[in-house]
Amino acid sequence: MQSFYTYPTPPDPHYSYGTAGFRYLGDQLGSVAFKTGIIAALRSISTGGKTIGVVITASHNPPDHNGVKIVDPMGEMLPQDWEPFANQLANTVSFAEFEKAVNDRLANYKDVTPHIVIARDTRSSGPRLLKAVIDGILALKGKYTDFGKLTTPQLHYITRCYNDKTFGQPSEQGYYDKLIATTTKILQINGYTKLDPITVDTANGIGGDQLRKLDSITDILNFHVINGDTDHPDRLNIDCGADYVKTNQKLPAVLQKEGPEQGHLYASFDGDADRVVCYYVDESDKFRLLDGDRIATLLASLIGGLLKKVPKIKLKVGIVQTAYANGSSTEFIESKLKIPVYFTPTGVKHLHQKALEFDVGIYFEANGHGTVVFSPNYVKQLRDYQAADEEEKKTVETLLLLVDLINQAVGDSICDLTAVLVALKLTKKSVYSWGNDYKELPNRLYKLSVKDRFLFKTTDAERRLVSPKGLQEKIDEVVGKYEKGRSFVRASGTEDAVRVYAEASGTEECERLGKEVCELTSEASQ
Ligand code: G16
Repeated sequence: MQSFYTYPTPPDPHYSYGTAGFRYLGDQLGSVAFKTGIIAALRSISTGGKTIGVVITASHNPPDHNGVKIVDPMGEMLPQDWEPFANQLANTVSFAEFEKAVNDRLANYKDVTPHIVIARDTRSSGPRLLKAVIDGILALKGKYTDFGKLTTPQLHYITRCYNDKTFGQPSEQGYYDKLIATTTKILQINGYTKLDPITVDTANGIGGDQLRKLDSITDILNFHVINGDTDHPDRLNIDCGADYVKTNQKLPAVLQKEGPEQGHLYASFDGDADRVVCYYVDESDKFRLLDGDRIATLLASLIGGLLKKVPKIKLKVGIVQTAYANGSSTEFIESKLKIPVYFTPTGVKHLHQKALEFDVGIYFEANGHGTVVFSPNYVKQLRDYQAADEEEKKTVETLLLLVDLINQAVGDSICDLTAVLVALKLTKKSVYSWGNDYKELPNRLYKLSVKDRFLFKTTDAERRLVSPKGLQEKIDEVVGKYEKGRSFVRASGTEDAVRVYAEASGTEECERLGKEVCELTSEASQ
């Protein structure tokens, strides 16, 4: 463990395993990356030697940021009860303190060799942090396999494959093979040969490289990549990508310049391709966003529609959202789709856990993170089902294939987007009709710099503040003045900022509400 000295921890550290792992400026992460290697190895040891994943990425954050996150054996996030230990270790400064913390953990487990799989995104700090993670793994005499540059969901997939042989081949090629084979089969049994073309802004991140690889090996997917420059890591997420499009509610800069094609479907990934939003420009040249809420409702309509055709099958379906979900989407799901909606705090780790409670658990954050998880009961009921005719047989087969199409481990831009295109085809829905399912309430998201974001503490799935004292009451008062007004404030877990969300019945009202709540928030944080 002497390599501890190669990665000195800065004095008085405040590292925290946030919404999606440790995230800071890339040049401040050496010690954290080293210790993440150690934590991943300990996690592998604690599971009796199961393969654990580490992804080096800061996803939607700017190019000079980076991050490290740990993937559990079934491709899920590191369990939350490991986070306090991860924080403790990341903040140990002296060797004695560090060695004791590691040895105390090790004492709980038998002597097994850990195995870690690693991947990174396209950031320039990636190779240096990779070396630090590897040194951490080696410090505990672990083994590792470096998969180079992959999307985050690809590494989740590979991690799961190592531990669950039925999931697929544990390689990048295995991921493509599974996606292509499943999509081909769904299209075939439903009488189609290929998916409709779509233009994908890949945020100048790894998603672009992977879509190009897919394009070189199959004709059934029709992805046209824009913002796919991975030779210049400093362009990552700049004026493009899912976060830019969703937060600013506008086209990526290059499309604003070149002019989009009316009615054509576009999509944007983020830097590590684990979130996706879609959009189009309507007949009056208006930008129309099809965000995570819309993707959830589209996939719910597809699955719900198919399940209606086999009424003897009884399954529990639920949709999980966060406070960022547009009020109209929740109303649409509850009143039109008649599916119950549940809320959790922000962060895939929270939504995924909740979704696992259902036979069909559909979860999406408005920003485009999400997937659909299917229970063993879903698979069993469908496999056992005796189809009465060809139509039922096709329906049951399609429902079963969706389990392989939609990444069960984590939200995955490539799989989600393929599922969106499959859903549009199978439901014979046009982009316009998807966009007109419901009318979104005008909404705005603000990012505020404050002295100490940790002052902002929330309850009720982050919809209400408990600290700073008195602020929530003031927000309630302001919100009460606006028709269909809703606003909440929470500290980001990936950036040093506080986020303010506002929605109301009219655009101007929404702007005014947002500004008022921002002012109150800034005052309270003085
Ligand atoms: C991560 C998480 C998401 C979350 C987002 C923003 O996304 O995986 O669940 O919505 O951060 O979180 P916060 O508002 O706490 O900063 P990504 O795409 O950055 O990995």
